[in-house]
Amino acid sequence: MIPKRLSIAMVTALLAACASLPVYNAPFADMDQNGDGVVEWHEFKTHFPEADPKVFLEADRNKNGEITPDEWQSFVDQ
Ligand SMILES: [Ca+2]
Ligand SMILES: [Ca+2]
Repeated sequence: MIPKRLSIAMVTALLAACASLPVYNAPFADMDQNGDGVVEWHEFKTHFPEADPKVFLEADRNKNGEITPDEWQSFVDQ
């Protein structure tokens, strides 16, 4: 059981974090600038200049340095 005070603090921190983040819900094709079917870090960064590398790493589920449409969908839907 999480103490009530702690859970409220956690929710507040989470909301604050969400509010300060760019919205990562771009259509995959918009990010894949060279049309090779995957989004690499430089493409991601071009589309989201404020992007944190951690976000890219999180979206890159299998950590191969590229985001596939499936990985992106899974990231956006989470
Ligand atoms: Ca690409
Ligand atoms: Ca990947």
